[in-house]
Amino acid sequence: MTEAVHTQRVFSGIQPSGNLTLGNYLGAVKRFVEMQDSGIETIYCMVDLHAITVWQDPATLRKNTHELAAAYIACGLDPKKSILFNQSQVSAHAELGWIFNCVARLGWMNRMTQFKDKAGKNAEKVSLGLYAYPSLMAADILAYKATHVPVGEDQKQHVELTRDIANKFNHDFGTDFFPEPEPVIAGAATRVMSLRDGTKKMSKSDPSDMSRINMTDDADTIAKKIRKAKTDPEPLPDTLEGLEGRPEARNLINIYAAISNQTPEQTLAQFAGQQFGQFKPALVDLAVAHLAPISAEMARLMSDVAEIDRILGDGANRAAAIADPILDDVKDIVGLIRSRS
Ligand code: AQP
Repeated sequence: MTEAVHTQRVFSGIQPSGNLTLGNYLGAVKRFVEMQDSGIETIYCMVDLHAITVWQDPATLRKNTHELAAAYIACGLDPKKSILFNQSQVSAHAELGWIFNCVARLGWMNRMTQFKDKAGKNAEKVSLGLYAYPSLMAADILAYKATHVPVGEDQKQHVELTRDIANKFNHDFGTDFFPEPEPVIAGAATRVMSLRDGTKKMSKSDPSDMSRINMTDDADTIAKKIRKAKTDPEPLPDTLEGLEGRPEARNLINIYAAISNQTPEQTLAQFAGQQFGQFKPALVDLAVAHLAPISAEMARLMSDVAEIDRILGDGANRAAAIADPILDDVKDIVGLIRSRS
């Protein structure tokens, strides 16, 4: 059998489960924009079906979905260049997700560290959806035969599982139908850490708002959060090795580097020998200058949610035009009859 050549296509998504954080922005959205602007076909989703794997108040979910769409656009995603939509409007995701539930093995799912982290000691009480989350994520990606998936470090394991599912599907049915998508994890901030604890990921669902910078935070709030961010009493070193064992310092250097499109080494060269009392104001100035126009644009877009709905509806139509024929082919391969006219 000759190997299928899969055209380059980018897919990624974010859950509308709360305010977008600086972690989501630097680890994902900023890089979505770079990939869009590199000219590859890009499809970006608000994964609302993933969000409901934990309780979401319906009105808040709608607001968070609108706000995430506004954030995508304010950060530079252009609905004319990229396909932007919310997952639940394209039923191929859920249908392919079920088929993948029948491909993925329990042993694989049991190894998913994000489920263990999110379920914690409460695993008996969480939803079945939370457990099956990675198999739906595989469907999100493979419904478009996407070849590249820009994500933060924490999602690497799920993209690897997607590769395993694609591979097993191809093997079981003797086909080369699905590509094995590559995670694209790059830049200085692939894992932005909490401002209160440099060993914990910055997350939209962290109970402490001081642990994160939200993309909707105003200049004063950003400044306050950075000023209060946990640090240590040492001056900044001149090499990366000097940051070992200093997770909070490392995190702030990575954030500065990622926002200013530098490497962490370049940032250190600029600030070596300085105390946090000097570095933090520079980080505040940089973060505010970069983020304030984004939050202002988000607020402007949120004043017209009908227009956001129009963009999502249009994106969903374009997404379905790609995913539906792929799902039809999958059904044919699996042996599911399609005879409705
Ligand atoms: N701290 C982070 N640093 C770098 N990248 C991050 N991402 C998330 N947190 C960081 C990346 O953002 C994308 C979207 O993530 P998601 O919303 O689908 O789920 P998540 O990874 O579980 O993000 P959160 O903020 O922690 O959400 P909650 O609190 O709702 O679980 C992904 O590409 C992710 O890697």
